[in-house]
Amino acid sequence: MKSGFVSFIGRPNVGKSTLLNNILGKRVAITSDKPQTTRNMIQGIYNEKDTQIVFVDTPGIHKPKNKLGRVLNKQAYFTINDVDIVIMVVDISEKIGSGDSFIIDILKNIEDKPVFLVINKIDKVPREEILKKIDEYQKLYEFTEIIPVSARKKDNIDRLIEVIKKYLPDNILYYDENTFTNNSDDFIISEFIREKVLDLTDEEVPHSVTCVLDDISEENDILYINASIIVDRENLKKIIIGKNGNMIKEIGMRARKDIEEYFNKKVYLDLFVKVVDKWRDKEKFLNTIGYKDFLNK
Ligand SMILES: Nc1nc2c(ncn2[C@@H]2O[C@H](COP(=O)(O)OP(=O)(O)OP(=O)(O)O)[C@@H](O)[C@H]2O)c(=O)[nH]1
Ligand SMILES: [Mg+2]
Repeated sequence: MKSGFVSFIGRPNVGKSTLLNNILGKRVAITSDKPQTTRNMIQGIYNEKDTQIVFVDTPGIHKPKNKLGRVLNKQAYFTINDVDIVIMVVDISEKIGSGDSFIIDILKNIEDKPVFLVINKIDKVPREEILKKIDEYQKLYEFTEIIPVSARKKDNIDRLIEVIKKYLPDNILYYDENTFTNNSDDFIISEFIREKVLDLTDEEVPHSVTCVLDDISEENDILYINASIIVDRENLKKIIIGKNGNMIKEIGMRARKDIEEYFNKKVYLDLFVKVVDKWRDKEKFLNTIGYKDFLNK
């Protein structure tokens, strides 16, 4: 038996959560084409005969503009201490910039564990670009392993797993074999809703929204869910509700489909929109939505 913890860190939008979902073959983290989608550490557990890998997906590291942003970054930094292998994920189609240098400086303080580079989105560039990119990154840091992949196309993911296996330190089963995430059901439901907001809105709106589950009950195999979409100013409420309530209807319909698929049950979903002024800078509010442990670190 071989096991261990592996974290994905990197800039926003490079495909960390897509990679996690496609390794597991199960959607445990929401994804979107907007940066700063992931806002929590999310564990996804990969099980194979004689192997258990606990992957930890983290929020993209970015220049923070508010308390929420600082908390997101801290979560990414802290996982580095708690895992056996650190994997920096980059997007091959993006130029190497100050955001990467910032992360590489963090990697330079790691002494006692392997650090891999996963070069993602290789489906977006011609093959010959891959070697060039490997070369560029090798000059910046001595990565233990470099693996080019396409998370979306599941290209070279098997190889990534094989390489990880070589470095797994433990022989303990951390989770039973049927567990694939540490996320609570409440969390994943609120995330599915937030994902639809990300899909359907633009510019500042996605970042200004958080979702919380207010109530869930089950009767005759049907889930009854009340949830709130929280925005940080009054005019965004109008956008989320939309003309004749069309936007919130669409969000609700799409989220319900995902929730039904995830739980394999019929779902009734009632959505409400609430304003919590400047919630991204309100410590008390951030406490209530689960960031307590990171606010004062
Ligand atoms: N072409 C291509 N697109 C990809 C690939 N992997 C991810 N994407 C896309 O990149 C975007 C960002 O993906 P996410 O998985 O949400 O990125 P992330 O790194 O988790 O982002 P944050 O949570 O914001 O840090 C989405 O639109 C994905 O569909 C890939 O291998 N190829
Ligand atoms: Mg993510």
